[in-house]
Amino acid sequence: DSEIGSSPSPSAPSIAESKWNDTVSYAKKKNVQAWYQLPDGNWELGKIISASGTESIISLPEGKVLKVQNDCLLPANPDILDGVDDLMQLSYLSEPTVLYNLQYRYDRDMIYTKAGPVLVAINPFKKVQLYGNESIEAYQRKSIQNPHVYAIADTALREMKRDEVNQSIIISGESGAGKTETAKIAMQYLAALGGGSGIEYEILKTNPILEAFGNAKTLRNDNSSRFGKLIEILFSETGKISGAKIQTFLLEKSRVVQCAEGERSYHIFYQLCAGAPAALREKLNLKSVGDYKYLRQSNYTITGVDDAEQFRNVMEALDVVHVTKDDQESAFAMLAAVLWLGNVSFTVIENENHVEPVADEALLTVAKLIGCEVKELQLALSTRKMKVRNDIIVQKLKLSQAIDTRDALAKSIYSCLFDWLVEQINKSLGVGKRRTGKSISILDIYGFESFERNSFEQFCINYANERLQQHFNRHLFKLEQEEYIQDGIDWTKVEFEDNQACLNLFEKKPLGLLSLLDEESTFPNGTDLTFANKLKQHLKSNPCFKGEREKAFAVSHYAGEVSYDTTGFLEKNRDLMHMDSVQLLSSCKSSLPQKFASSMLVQSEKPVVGPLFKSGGADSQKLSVATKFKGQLFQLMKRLESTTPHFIRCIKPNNLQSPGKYEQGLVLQQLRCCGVLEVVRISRSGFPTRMTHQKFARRYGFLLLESVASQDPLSVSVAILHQFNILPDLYQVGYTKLFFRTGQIGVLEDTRNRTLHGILRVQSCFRGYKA
Ligand code: AOV
Ligand code: MG
Repeated sequence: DSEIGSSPSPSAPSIAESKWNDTVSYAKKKNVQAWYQLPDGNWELGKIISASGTESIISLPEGKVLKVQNDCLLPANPDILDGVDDLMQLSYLSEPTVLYNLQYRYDRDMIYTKAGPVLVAINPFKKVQLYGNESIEAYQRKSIQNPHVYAIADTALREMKRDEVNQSIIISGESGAGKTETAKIAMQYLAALGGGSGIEYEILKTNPILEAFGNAKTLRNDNSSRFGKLIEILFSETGKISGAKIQTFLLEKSRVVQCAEGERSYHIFYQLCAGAPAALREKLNLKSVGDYKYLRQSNYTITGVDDAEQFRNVMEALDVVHVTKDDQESAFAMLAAVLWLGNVSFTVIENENHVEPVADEALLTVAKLIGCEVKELQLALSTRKMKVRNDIIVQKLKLSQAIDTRDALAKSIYSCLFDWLVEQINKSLGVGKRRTGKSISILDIYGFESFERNSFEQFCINYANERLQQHFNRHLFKLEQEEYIQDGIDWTKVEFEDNQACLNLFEKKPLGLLSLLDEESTFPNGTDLTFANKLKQHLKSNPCFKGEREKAFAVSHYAGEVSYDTTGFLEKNRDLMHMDSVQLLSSCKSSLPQKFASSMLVQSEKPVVGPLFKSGGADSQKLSVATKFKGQLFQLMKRLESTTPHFIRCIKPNNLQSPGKYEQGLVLQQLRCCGVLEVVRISRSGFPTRMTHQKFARRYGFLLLESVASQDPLSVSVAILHQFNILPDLYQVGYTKLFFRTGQIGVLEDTRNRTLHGILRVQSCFRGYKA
């Protein structure tokens, strides 16, 4: 029942590497397996029944037989290569063979695969039996060779000790791909090997705390990180963990007051409402989730997650990192204050265009929780002091202004609380202690995001990912190839998707996205629309930019095109906090609000407006959110540059967050945008071992049977290579260095060792004879 159809001419394979015709003659192609790309883009493995000059007849699964153009086919690897643990081992390297290999392993719960130097991790969305003490020990003993996060962490640890250089483990991937889980697995390994003092337990316990306060359910991930994190684990000279330091980046604070349908606010709010013990509930006047406006906008629960139980875990973790019970209670009071703030309502004073906060349970509870007079709170939420010439006048707020003021206060309290918490944790983990050894940093930021509607938050998140991709490219493509070219060796450049153009679109001065955003943010009359128009005017010829209808624009990111809606961009970038609110907090009797107020004043980055500062509008001397974030990212990159990097690429196999579903197209798109195939190609054709001629001549020169007429290191090196018959394919002679393919230096080392032992034996025999 098979029928012969004609090929619906799919687009040619984008990576048509192996010119098959050169390697296998047509006659021999009969019965050979090949990959055929279906019109939907997926690949199917078929068998060639017969082949002519340009066409083949191929039988596909389910009895389909097709006549296809030969250039729609790609060679399949022999069965013995099924599921190799490093993509470098594939004889035929192409998109379908890589996809197939990863899927083969994924189906067998082998979620990790090497792509040359990079570890690829595919999210299993279920428990897999790969972790725990037994497994950790096996990797430590090196009795398991399977690729694993543990193996990466082990390498980092070894290289840190061997080279005395700081290391970094850089984890990237889209939202929901598994970065945060991977980071925790790496920490687990380091804690097990470098532990002993107990501090490692504290370090691990920072995870549930930061996830409670900084993660939330999004449409992409039920436990999505809404902040970036770099944790630097410090080691003593003896290789034991001595402390850690956490740095966080730009928490998404808009989520505190608003989130999209199907999403949630930060986990901790739901945890607190569900899990607070009775005494605490009473003290904070806690109600249930449905009673709070900020929380009832959307989903209350996450399937499979018990918020009450999580709350107990968080409290326990806070104990472990030495946050005192008093401080914990103060922190929870701030959370409750935020929730109650959301319930504060306003009455519009008739005929007058202003409002007054209603003195109800919400308002009274907020005042009590932050420790201020009700009257003061009312004033701060409904009026604004302005400096006009030398007088201070009081302006009454309109409804929308009052709501913005209320929400701004809630957001500030929350983000200050988050920062304060990180500070407490850092104190406990011993920041400031004298450093004796080196460190391993683990980077886990929010992954690339593209929703139906993308705002300022996605703009910042995707910009950060763009920077990270640049770091990846630099290390795996640029630096590697530059070294070959500089040393004049014969090298055909491997092309890769350089994202410099997109970074320029963001960073160029004065006509880049960030500069234009800042400029517009300083104009008192700037609006989201004038900002969007300005972008369109100045950037329309930029190939990475596309102006869209009304207030929207699109950016071609390395991971795909994203359309941004500029609504709210200026306000979020300015991040104004009115002086009235800051003063309110500083006048509070509770200690946390006071601390928050002073940190707002100290942080010169934070634009505070009001009579104490320049009157009205944003103060142009203060840094905007985007500029501050850019600065943080630059610093981060600089820090990472001084470390030896280890890269892990997380891949999301489906958008449903469910196990066992491997969508070829989705995986392929992620492999493409991060250049996994190119990494493998470079590693395969590259020369990973290098040695200067001097060092090489010194190390192996004594093995020469005939002395070389000229004694310059290069000639000695070449003579050694000849004497040992190292095939010309396996090395390259550069101006300053020799470059070897994988494994070659081992042959020489063996000979060297044997010879040295021989010499020693001869010497000891000789000594024995004399004696
Ligand atoms: P992300 O950090 O990359 O997203 P997560 O690490 O939060 O992604 O992973 C998302 C979910 O995938 C987790 O909550 C787990 O359910 C599951 N998962 C990931 N890795 C594993 C694993 N190794 N074993 C079992 N389940 C796993 V974002 O933070 O959204 O960019 O901003
Ligand atoms: Mg995460």
